[in-house]
Amino acid sequence: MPALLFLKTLVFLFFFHQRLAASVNEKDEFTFNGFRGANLTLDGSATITPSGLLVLTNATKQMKGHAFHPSPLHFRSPPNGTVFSFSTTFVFGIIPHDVNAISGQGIAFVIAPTEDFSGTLGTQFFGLFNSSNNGNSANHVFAIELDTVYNPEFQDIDDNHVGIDINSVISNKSHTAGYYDDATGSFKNLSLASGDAMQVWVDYDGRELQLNVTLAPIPMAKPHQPLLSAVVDFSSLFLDPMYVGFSASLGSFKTSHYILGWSFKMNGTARALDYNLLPSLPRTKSKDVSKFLEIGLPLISAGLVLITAAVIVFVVKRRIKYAELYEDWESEFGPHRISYKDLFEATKGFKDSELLGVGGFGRVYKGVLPSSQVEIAVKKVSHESRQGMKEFIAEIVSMGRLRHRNIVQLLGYCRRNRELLLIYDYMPNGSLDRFLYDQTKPTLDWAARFRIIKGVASGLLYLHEDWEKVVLHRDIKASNVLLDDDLNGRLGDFGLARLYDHGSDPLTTHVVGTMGYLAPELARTGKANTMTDVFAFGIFLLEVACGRRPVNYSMADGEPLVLLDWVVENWQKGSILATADPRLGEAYIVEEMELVLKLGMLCSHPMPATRPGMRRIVQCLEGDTPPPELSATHLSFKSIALFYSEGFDDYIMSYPSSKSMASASDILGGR
Ligand SMILES: *[C@@H]1O[C@H](CO)[C@@H](O)[C@H](O)[C@H]1NC(C)=O
Ligand SMILES: *[C@@H]1O[C@H](CO)[C@@H](O)[C@H](O)[C@H]1NC(C)=O
Ligand SMILES: *[C@@H]1O[C@H](CO)[C@@H](O)[C@H](O)[C@H]1NC(C)=O
Ligand SMILES: *[C@@H]1O[C@H](CO)[C@@H](O)[C@H](O)[C@H]1NC(C)=O
Ligand SMILES: *[C@@H]1O[C@H](CO)[C@@H](O)[C@H](O)[C@H]1NC(C)=O
Ligand SMILES: *[C@@H]1O[C@H](CO)[C@@H](O)[C@H](O)[C@H]1NC(C)=O
Ligand SMILES: *[C@@H]1O[C@H](CO)[C@@H](O)[C@H](O)[C@H]1NC(C)=O
Ligand SMILES: *[C@H]1O[C@@H](CO)[C@H](O)[C@@H](O)[C@@H]1NC(C)=O
Repeated sequence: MPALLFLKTLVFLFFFHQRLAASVNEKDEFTFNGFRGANLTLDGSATITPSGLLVLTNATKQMKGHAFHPSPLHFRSPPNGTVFSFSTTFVFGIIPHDVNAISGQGIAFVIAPTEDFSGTLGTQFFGLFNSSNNGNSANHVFAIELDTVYNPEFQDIDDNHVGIDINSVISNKSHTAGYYDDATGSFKNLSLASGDAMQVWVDYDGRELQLNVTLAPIPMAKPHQPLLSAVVDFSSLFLDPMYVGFSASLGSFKTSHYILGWSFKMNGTARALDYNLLPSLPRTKSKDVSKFLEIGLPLISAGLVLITAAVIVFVVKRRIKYAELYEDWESEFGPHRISYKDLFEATKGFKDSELLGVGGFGRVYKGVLPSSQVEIAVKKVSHESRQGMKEFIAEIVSMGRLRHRNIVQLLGYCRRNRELLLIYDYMPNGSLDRFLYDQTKPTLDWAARFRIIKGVASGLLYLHEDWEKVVLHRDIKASNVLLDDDLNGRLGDFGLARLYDHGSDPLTTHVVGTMGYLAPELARTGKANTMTDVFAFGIFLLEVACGRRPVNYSMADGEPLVLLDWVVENWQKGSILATADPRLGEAYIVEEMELVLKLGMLCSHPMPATRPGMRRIVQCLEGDTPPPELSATHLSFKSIALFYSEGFDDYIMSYPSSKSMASASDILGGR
């Protein structure tokens, strides 16, 4: 036991002595694990950050900065004795701020007789020399340079090397930055300006005059084989005393030079730095940027390419989908133009569920304009030629200015390839013919029918006489009379027939309208006028009063029944009221019924001159004037029956205009 106690005491005394020795030789040994609160002599751009980083240069161009241990050290015993061994190690970081990660200039560990380097130059002189004293043996300056710039004038080997400098920036010995791997002995490159912290060891054996310089990334044990090893005799170089410290300089590339920790020991091995205590380097944007360039950018570019391609496909598809036809002359109609995209959205892509009906001119869809929530009816009219389109659009647009309570308001138009879209007010109750012929619909009572008749008459009068110019409807029939919320009749589709009225074949005239409503002279000459509208209006009157189509094919004997002829026959037999719609029963005013039937016969008179004008018709319907007398002889015509003998209803027909009404088959075979 006493032996053990003795041993313990010995060990204690040994360590106590060591501690004492360390404190005695305090000036010749120091360790900075970070520089917080450290007493260093700083100049130039050198500062210590609150976290304990020694900043030699920050990102300011053309700067130099120095940091020295405040008291000089004695490297040799006086006077002119041999130079002691010494050892130092430090951890540094070089962070370039240039976008191309070019850094400049570098850091040097310095042993010099003075701390005053105010007369020196930065950049390639490291803040240690100037052009006049570079290479001068009177400098007594020793340095280990960590050079990140290739200066051929100073015989630099590359832009990433470690060098031993004596009195000059021209290195006595240098090596590309890196280390020799302990296990394999192979050389591993290191990039000084990588932004990563690295450690340097400088060891000098005063007896062997051997100087070793070693570099390694951290954390890593010091490699056994130094990067640089040289025989250097400091005896003529080192004065007494000498300052130890660091110098750094910047060229034109913004770079931050940092020292994180530093340890020095005379006559021994510098104490190892405690990596855990070292401050951390600022996170480098440029490093992130370079990693980002390496990995992120290709990924992002690939993504961008894909996205761009997708967007282009989408845009092209969309452009095709919503493509419109637009010509210069249309600019004046701009306000009336509604975009196809809006119409497409309004009608849910022209879905069948939104289809209101299919008429002679095209399909009609219901829609709600996305911007205004206005309910609309969109009529899709296919058109092949552009001929006369300008005139037609002009007319359609001018019709958009028509304002009458018995006319369906045209809101605008849109043109696409082979397609014209006309946008109207939506009429919730649909067309009149459905009320007349659809058995599922409630029967319209006489008061409603008479009101509708008067309304349509007044609308047609407005078109013919009361507007700034004469507008022909060209296709009056029950299915073109639409009913609004209050079951008021409104004329729709006026003027549309004109679209087909521009035959390119001079031998062919297109007769437009609906069979059963066509005035005989229209079939002969192909010329529409107000009287041909009146003829169709007459047929419409009979249709509403009788509840029958102009031509009925459902008769038992197979002979089509022409409504007009049938009414005329009954009138001649004195049984005109027998033609009244049986669904009305007796529930009508006899005078009004007679008036409507008589007006119908008058308007549909084969002789245009006999037909009354619309103003007269309106006056009669309003009871202001009695209807003109009907003469029985005028109405002895059956020729129209021949005309209707083939089964057809809504369609557009054309026939060679050079021929007269030679035969029905000629006419019907036209196109
Ligand atoms: C760099 O250091 C200089 C001198 O200490 C100082 O004036 C400047 O503000 C610093 N710049 C940056 C970006 O830290
Ligand atoms: C720093 O060191 C110098 C030289 O040793 C000394 O004169 C000075 O008082 C020290 N300053 C502080 C703050 O310790
Ligand atoms: C010490 O060395 C210096 C220069 O090398 C010389 O000038 C000086 O005389 C020497 N002193 C002694 C005592 O040898
Ligand atoms: C060069 O540097 C030395 C030492 O710092 C100084 O004495 C000298 O004046 C400088 N020369 C010039 C031209 O700056
Ligand atoms: C190491 O650096 C040298 C000199 O710059 C170069 O020739 C060599 O290719 C580098 N090796 C590696 C593995 O990067
Ligand atoms: C320098 O390195 C060599 C070879 O690795 C080694 O033998 C020598 O002891 C080293 N000298 C010092 C002072 O570290
Ligand atoms: C260094 O060691 C030598 C002998 O090897 C001794 O004379 C000298 O005083 C020592 N110097 C220091 C600063 O410890
Ligand atoms: C480096 O060492 C000094 C002292 O040993 C010499 O005086 C220089 O000439 C030498 N310089 C080079 C480039 O080798």
